[in-house]
Amino acid sequence: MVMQVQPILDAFEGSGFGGDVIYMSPRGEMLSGDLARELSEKDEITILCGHYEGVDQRALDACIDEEISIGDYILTGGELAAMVLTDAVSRFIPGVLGSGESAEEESFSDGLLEYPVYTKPASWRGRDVPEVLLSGHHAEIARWRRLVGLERTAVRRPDLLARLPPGSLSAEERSVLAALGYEQ
Ligand code: 4GS
Repeated sequence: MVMQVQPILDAFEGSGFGGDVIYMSPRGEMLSGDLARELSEKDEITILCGHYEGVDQRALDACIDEEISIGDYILTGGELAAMVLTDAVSRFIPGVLGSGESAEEESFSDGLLEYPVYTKPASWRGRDVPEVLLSGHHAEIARWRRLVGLERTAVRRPDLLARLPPGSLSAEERSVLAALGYEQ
């Protein structure tokens, strides 16, 4: 079943919503942190999502500025995709995250996967929080996080490593990667 053009246009024009109009679709540009951040800088966006087989192409031609995909798989409707986009974008809007959280520090902001995080207790069923994290040495902790993030990225997402801008790794980081069998 395909959604007809006129009801879509009526809903759209009756909504009073403005800004760029985005259609959620597996044919769209792949959602990324960078795209989410770009969208967060706009005053308003409108998201259209289809259900069933999608919407008549003429509705898209008439109202859509951009198509975005949340991944290479097919959903039954675009609603969840629209919620994923909304969530990813809203994290970049000031005041959305609490003071303890930062949109910057997490995975992908430096092009690497996130380092593991721990909280109390320091020891649980024989599993200990890594010693360095209890040391209070901020520079050592930052170094450990970066190296562990780098190692994880090399093992799980080597495609991300390949996309790092040249010169973004220190000599130590390059030697850690070399030890794992990677070349920059
Ligand atoms: C996606 C996706 C999606 C495509 C909606 C078939 C119903 C469905 N939307 N990223 N018609 N992947 N949409 O699968 O955004």
